[in-house]
Amino acid sequence: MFERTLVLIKPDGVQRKLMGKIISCYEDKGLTISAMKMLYATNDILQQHYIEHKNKTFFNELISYLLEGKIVAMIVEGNNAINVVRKINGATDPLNADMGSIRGRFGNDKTKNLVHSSDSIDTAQRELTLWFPEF
Ligand code: 3AN
Repeated sequence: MFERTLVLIKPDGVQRKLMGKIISCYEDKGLTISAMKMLYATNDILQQHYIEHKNKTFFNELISYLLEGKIVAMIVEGNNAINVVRKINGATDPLNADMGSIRGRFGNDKTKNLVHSSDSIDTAQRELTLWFPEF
């Protein structure tokens, strides 16, 4: 099924100069980057983006990390884009991530784990509206 999902390359991905390699992973799989922008996230947008983690112990650490530097926000689309991108990214904890995934190849920290992507159709709709209100 054709789907659109939100991908964020987080500050560690940008600072470590992994943007090109990360974007290639989605393109090499046949997915399309239909919109992309580089920006500093605001506290406001992050509070909304991570609302489900509001009461978690790692919430403040997570928000501070996302504010550390520029991020890249992308709309990635194609066949089964939501789940395909989740597989390409790998599990949240890089220790559990498939070694062929982005987190498996490049990550070694549960919080600073390089990328974000939407985890369901409903979440994708909410996150795309949040990060790309102009679309
Ligand atoms: P994913 O990005 O794999 O969907 P979520 O949505 O469960 O993971 O968590 C959002 C982000 O919060 C993760 N990408 C990671 O940066 C951070 N995070 C999640 N779980 C933990 C944890 N147990 N300890 C520290 N940071 C975490």
